[in-house]
Amino acid sequence: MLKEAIFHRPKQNWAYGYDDETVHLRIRTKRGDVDHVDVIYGDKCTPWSAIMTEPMTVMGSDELFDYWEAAVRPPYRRLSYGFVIHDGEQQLWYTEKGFSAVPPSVHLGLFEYPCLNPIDILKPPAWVKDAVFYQLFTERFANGDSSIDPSNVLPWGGKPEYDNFFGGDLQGVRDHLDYLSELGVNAIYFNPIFEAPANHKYDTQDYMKVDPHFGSNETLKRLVQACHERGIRVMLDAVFNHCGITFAPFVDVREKGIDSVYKDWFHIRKWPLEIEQGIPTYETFAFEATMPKFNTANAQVKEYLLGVAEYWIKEIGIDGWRLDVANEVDHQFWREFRQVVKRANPEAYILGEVWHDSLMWLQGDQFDGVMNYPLTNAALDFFVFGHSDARKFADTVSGLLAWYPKQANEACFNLLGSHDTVRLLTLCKNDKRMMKLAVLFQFTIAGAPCIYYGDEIGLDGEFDPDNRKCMEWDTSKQDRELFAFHQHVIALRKQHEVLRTGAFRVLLAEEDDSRFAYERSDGKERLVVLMNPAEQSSVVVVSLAEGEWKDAFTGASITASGGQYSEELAAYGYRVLVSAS
Ligand code: ARE
Repeated sequence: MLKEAIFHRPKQNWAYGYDDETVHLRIRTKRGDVDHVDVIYGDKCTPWSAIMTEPMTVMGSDELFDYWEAAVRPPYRRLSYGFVIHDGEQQLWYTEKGFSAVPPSVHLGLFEYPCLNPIDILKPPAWVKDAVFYQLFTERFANGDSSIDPSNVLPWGGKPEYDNFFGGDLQGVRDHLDYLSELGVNAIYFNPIFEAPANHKYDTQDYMKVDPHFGSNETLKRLVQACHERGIRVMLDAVFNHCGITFAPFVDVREKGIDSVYKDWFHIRKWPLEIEQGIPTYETFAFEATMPKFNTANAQVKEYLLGVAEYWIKEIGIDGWRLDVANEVDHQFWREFRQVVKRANPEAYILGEVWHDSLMWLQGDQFDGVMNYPLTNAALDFFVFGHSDARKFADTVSGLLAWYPKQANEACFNLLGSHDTVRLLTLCKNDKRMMKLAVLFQFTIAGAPCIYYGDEIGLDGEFDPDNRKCMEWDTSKQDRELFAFHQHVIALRKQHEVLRTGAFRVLLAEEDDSRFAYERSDGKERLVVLMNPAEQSSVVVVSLAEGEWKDAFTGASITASGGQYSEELAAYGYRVLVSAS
């Protein structure tokens, strides 16, 4: 047994409250090195004889490690525990004191999860794991009210540039709610819609006002109500890392310099405000002079931005905030933000834009979920770029699931593209078969999937600004087959709870091979996905549990002989099987 590979800490993703009664414990061992692991546990003060045992299961494996997991219910909320690790030859006890060949004789050496305090548990709103998001860039979705177009508006469908406008607005969204319902999505993520000069509105001028070219606060309120009537939730983009240079307090600083009462609202490194060799003398987003960074530790800034956060939830009724550049804002700010938002609406979703490991924001005191770009990258590497074989992909996905608590995985925002990336179809070099496999994966893994507007009808686009083309509303120019595919995968996800909350297990993933199969299971149902992301057809063989299996899309019965299912899948073919278990 390789002791050096064994890892556990009594916190974060290794020991966390899952619900008010349950603690999840995880431990890492070298891949394939250990036969089984038990967790021994009990109340902190129970006599040693009252200790209980729970076998752990492997929740996933990456290239180097197996991740074992068990759910335990501390009888009195306070938990002491240790691990018993078996590898065929030896049995070791692993506690806070380290390894021992004999059972710990005193209570003191065990790991402790001191108290399962419900208020500390990460509890994302229940609706999020059931959500299917649609990301909508308002300026490019639909023009529903030409009376509020910018003066330099261009005809719909032109080439997007950094600084041009096509007149999309909130009325346009309202006009197409039937379209979104027909597709089946039940949540919208809006890119910023507050008043701002740029077409993307990330350079906010007025946080309390919908951009007049998009509508008014009242238009938004009515739109949110109309969405709610259809069971569609609404999430807005909160750009709280920085503002735009036309934001009044920053205008004041520009005008009055060091005498401005707002000078501490920002991070001014040197007066006067200017740009020296491309770098502003004040901190900004990515050296972008039009986006001065807020001093979110300043009490007035905090009060202002938290007031903004509360207003749109309480007065307008929105259901969540997507936090722009969330990783560059201090954690203290987000802790206070969470208090304010959850007080305004305990069911509001707080989603951070973080492109990397986000564990520190997912502890229950800050975000409910993050934009899951690490999963995006893994999926693109496998399905699109061919940078990984099935084994590497399976390892990466399993490893990512071990990064976070289970409820955070379920509330993550899973995307294959956005306004910040090249569009999926373009990455796939317009190969829809490839795109569909990636989308099928996205809809059959834990986390709320999001469709970037237009992807579902075949909109293409290179990097920003080309990825922000006008939505195509001429049905003869829409890819209706791709639309129908999206309808089917959305319906599949909605029909099968197991896809939202079930355990993930890899069934087939070999080195130097791309055939890939996995199972989702929850004790009530099993769902198996088989894929052949390759240019040639290939026979895919998987073991299936006992039971009656059906094709999840057609309902046709499936014959599995001797516990095995085998099928020749066409190039980029797939099959989804389902069984009651
Ligand atoms: C655009 C062009 C620039 C151009 C500029 C000129 O993209 O190339 O120089 O215009 O005006 C918004 C607009 C953009 C605009 C930008 C600056 O949408 O069109 O740029 O403002 O004016 C990092 C951040 C992440 C950020 C991405 C873009 O961590 O927070 O970069 N995403 C948000 C929004 C953007 C928005 C802003 C931030 C600013 O979603 O749309 O841009 O409000 C790696 C790194 C990540 C990095 C990621 C992408 O993986 O790890 O940190 O994200 O790549 O670059």
